[in-house]
Amino acid sequence: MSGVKTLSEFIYERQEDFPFATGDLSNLLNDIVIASKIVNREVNKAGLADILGATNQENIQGETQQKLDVLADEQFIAALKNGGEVCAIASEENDDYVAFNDQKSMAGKYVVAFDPLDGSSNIDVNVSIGTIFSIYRRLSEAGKQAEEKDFLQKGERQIAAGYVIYGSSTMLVYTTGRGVNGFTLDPSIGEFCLSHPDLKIPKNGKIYSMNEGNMAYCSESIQQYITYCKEVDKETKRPYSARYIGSMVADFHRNMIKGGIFIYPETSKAPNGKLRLLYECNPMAFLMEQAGGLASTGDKRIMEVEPTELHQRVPTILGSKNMVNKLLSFY
Ligand code: AHM
Ligand code: MG
Repeated sequence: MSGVKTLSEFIYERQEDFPFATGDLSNLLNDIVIASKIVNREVNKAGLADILGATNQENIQGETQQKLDVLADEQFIAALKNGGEVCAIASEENDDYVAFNDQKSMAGKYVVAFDPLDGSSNIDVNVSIGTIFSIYRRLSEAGKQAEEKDFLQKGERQIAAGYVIYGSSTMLVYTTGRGVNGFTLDPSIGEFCLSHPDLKIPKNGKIYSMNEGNMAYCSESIQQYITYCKEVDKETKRPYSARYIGSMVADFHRNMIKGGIFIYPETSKAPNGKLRLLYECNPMAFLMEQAGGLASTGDKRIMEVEPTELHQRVPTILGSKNMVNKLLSFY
């Protein structure tokens, strides 16, 4: 075991990086770690639950068996409420933000926006899914109830962000604005261990990830870029490979390690794309920029978009610097 660094050790070691650090953010990150371990456990036995016919049925107490995404949502809310560093959360599963009313939470300095289980079409079919989170310092007065404005902050103001990927192994990847670090869950000791220190996305890549089924509804710029990806050119190593899992966390994670571009653009059917700014795009944009890549709506940096509502959508382009710049040259 010598030389293994656990995520908790790493978080406390890095605490000194923050000016005036009191340990609250470290505790908050640890709350997220605990919730993600519980969700990981549930994700891993999801198939068994199906075999037992438990999903969508009532259990012996007459309670309806919960879907995995709702269960994940509840785990994260419970962990963040118990921790006491967070005054409110917003998530994909809740129409409105949830402000915590107990004294300890109301004194909390942070709000967290998250997607408890992203990749909904993959949840029931044993394909990688993920959790995405984004942490902001609150704007409202500490000691009082949180307000919506605490969440409607530009991505640039994020304090930390990350994701958990429930894949062939489970990993947690996060940033606090000083690079990106990845940790793999070692199930034998139940700890996330540092496995991918200081992750950087290659400047160039050979992978493009987009739901090409939507091509007919895409702008000319996107259509031209996808045609470009498929052209033969030795120098730029085209044609590129098409890889699309349909779970943003998994597509993002692969592209970050191998180099590539992820695109969920605006379409004539969905003028702002599909992905949600606060808990899908901003955290991924923060990670991508910290890893040396670019994150754009096609029009501006994702993290410069002024949020106006909790579930706002934005066109999303994330990836290797040169690939994103190439795509933007078609706009
Ligand atoms: P979800 O939050 O309902 O799971 O939707 C988000 C997911 C992303 O993980 C993924 O990139 C995208 O939706 C896939 O959408 P599509 O099936 O339209 O390609
Ligand atoms: Mg989602």
